[in-house]
This record gives sequence, C-alpha cells and structure tokens, in this order.
Amino acid sequence: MTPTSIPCTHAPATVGIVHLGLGAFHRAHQAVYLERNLARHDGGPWGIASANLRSNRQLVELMRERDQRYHVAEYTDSETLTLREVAAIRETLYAGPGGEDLEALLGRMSEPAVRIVTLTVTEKGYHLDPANGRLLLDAEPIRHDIANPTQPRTAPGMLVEALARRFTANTPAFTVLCCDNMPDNGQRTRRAVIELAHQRDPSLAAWIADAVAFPSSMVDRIVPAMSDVEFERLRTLGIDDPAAVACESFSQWVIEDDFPQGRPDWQHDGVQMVADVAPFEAMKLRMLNGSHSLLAYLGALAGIETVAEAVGRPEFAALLRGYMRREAAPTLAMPADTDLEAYADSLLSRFTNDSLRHRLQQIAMDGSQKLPQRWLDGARKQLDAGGEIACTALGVAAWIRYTAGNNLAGESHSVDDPMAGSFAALHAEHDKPESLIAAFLAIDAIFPHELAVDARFSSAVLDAYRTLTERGVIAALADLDAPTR
Ligand code: CS2
Repeated sequence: MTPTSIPCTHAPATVGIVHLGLGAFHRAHQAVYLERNLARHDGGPWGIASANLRSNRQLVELMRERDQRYHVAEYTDSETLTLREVAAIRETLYAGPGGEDLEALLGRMSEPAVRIVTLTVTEKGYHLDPANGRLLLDAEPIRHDIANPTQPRTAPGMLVEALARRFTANTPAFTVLCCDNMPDNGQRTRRAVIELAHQRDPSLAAWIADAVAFPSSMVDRIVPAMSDVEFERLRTLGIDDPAAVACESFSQWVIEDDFPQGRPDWQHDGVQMVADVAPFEAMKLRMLNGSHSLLAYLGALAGIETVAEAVGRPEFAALLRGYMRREAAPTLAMPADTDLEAYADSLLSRFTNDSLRHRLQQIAMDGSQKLPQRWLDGARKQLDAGGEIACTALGVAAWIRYTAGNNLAGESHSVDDPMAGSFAALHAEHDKPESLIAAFLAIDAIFPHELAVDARFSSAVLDAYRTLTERGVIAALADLDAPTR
C-alpha cells in the first residue's frame, strides 16, 4: 500500500475555538475540517484549544510532547489510504479528575478571542434524561456542579461557569456547537445549560437564553478506537505517532448557520451550512447509527466482533437493507434532492470497509443513551403510520438480551452503560421472558410511555426475544420478512 501524504505547512493559528472532548472523533473530524481551513488561510484566528474532561491525561501529554501535531489515517479500503498531518489543535488541556488545567480551560473559555465552544462529550456527557431531554438535576456530577459552580466537572457546568464569567466581564457570549449524536443537539445542549444556570442565578439563565446561540449539527465519520494493530500498521508506513487516529475517508458535517459572533468560512472546507439540520440529523441517526446498533447487539449475541465481519454475512446485510428501507426511511422527511436508497447503499458500502476493524463492542456501549434517537423515535412514527417495526423490535430484544452480560453461547462481555447496574438487577429478578420484557419496557428514562404500552410494540419485542433465546440470531433474522434478500 502506498499512502498519499498531506503534510501540514500552514503558519500557526491563534486560538478562537475551545473544544470539550479531545477524543479520537474530534481529532479525526472537526480538527480535520479546521486543518483545511487553516491551510487555505495559512493560519488565522480559528485554532483550537481542546480539553479532556473525564479521562485520558496521557493523550494531553502526548500531544504536548509532539508540539500538538498528529496524523490522521483515512482509509477508503485496505489498499487506499491518505495520511494527513494535523496542527489545528494549538493547545491541549486536562480538566478531568485531579485535572490541573481546569482554571486554564475556564480562562480560555472566557477570552474575547474565543468565539465558539464545540463539544463531543458523548450522549451521557450532557446528563440529560434520554427519553425527554431534561437535565438530570439529581445526577451526582450535576449535583456537584450545582454545589460548586466555579469548580465544575461536567460539560454543562463548564459552559455555565465560563458564560457566567463572560456575563460578569461584559464579554460577548461564545456560540455553543454540540457535535454529539443526539437529535436537536443544539436545543438539548441549550436546555441543559439554561436549566443548570437557573439553579445558580436566574438572571444568568435569562442572559444565556437571550445571548447565546446553540446551533445544531450533524456529524459523521466512522472513527474506531485505536488499537495496537493499527499503531503497528502505521509504524510500518513510517508513522510512529502515539497520538495518531485512523478513520474512514468519508466525512460529513452539516451545521445550522447561526453564529452571531462569527465563524470560520467552513462552507469552503466541505461543511454544509444549512438553515435546518433536523432532517439530516434524523437521517443519520436512524439510518446509520440505527443500523450500527442493530449490528452491535445482534452481532455480539452471535459472537461476531466487527462491523465489516457482520455486514459480510448475507443475513446481516439483508437485515440492514430491510431495516433502512422499510422502517427508517419511511419516517424521514428529507429535502427533495435526497436519495435515501443511494444513502442506504453508501452506508452498506462504508460498513464493509474492513481496514477499520470497527468493534461492535464499542458501538454497543451506552445503549440507554442511544436507543431513543436511533430506534424508538422512528418506531413511534412507524406505529402511528401503521408501518413495520419488526427489525427494530428484534434490535430491542437483542439489546435487552445483551445487557445480561453474555452472548447466546454464554460467553461474557462487559455492559458499559450508566444504567448497567439497573439492567443487571432486572435480569437477576426476572427469569420469565414476559416479565423481563415488561420490566425493561417500563424503564421510562428510555422507553416513552406511548411506546411501552403499545401492544404491537411490546408483543413484537417479546416474540423476537423468545425467538432469539430459543432459536438463535440466524433463525430470528430468517424470520424477518426480508424480500430484498
Ligand atoms: C457509532 C458511532 O459508536 C457508535 O455508537 O454508531 O460512533 C458512529 O460510528 C458515528 O456516529 C459515525 O458518524
């Protein structure tokens, strides 16, 4: 394989954006768009200061040691690779437990030159009730931030403290750009910040409501967690970079154009700046992420490890085609020029990219936070319209079975979810499928009441659960009416 290399040659940028959540996704997505922007302008005012809030001090240190430069390996397939050097992140900070940089981070967020704060803190980082989007005022980290507003631990707490400082200093507000996979992610972030600010000072909450823009965005790029195998592969290509990230070559970013304090001219860097992100967000969440979660739980129960391995099996590819065509696409209201069939085909082809070794276990994480927007919003729409929900119900059944902590062959896996403890308790308490399914569907932080009490939904989930546990994944997939097979 001969990679195409894109070195970084632009002048250093000054910091105009603070990012919360210095994970692999941020480094392979937003930072790459900014890198293109800085390359076009030979630097400029939109460099990024990027902070980790919960873990991974080591990455912050690695980035510092390497003068904040790292590589992004973009795979089209196992033969085609672009190696890009990125220097858009100008500063890295660690504000997690024992985080010595919290004050430096809040200081940065208070500077007039910082006009945008972007976030990738995952769904659970907002501490919202997944079903209704309200701030969980009783969650321990939020209680901490209410009691210690100037020493916040959560992303909403940091936004509120930084905005409070700007309010007091009469500095114009920054724009908050959420880049996590949630519907109406701008509105959700806004609500979290305003509800938290209200606990502290209603006049601060009123100022935020009035002065701060929270545009929504849809982000898309498959960026698996880095593995030793991938680091080794990059070493054989001459890239010995412990801060490197590998991803697919595809990338998409759709942003609601609402930046009262200005923004980079992203429209020239491949970003779609639009008036309304909602249709794109729903399309991506239900089609791409919804398919991912189907593969994650059904694949894991069948003992499959990666996305490419799963879609390489005809019955899983048929599942995704059937789900996207019959259950996800009918719930979407897209601009006229969107071709959902072509979108579904492109997703299937992206999933077959076996260079990525995208592990199902990674996608299976945090199901409680993901199910509502990936499957349940669509299922409600389908039921209202008299549409099909068989694949979705099978997914829900597989997720419930997955949360027991082992697959159908009895091999154990860890259940990484903020609600894992409650799931384990439900499995211990209910040994009959009827009562187990009823107990799970009664979790109102995940399942909206109308759906939980809809007999068409609950009986489909129960039937699918029985088929899965009595006859296995392949039989359950064969039972789906999948005419496209
Ligand atoms: C995945 C996403 O881990 C997951 O839940 O579905 O991270 C997915 O790879 C990205 O949203 C793709 O843009």
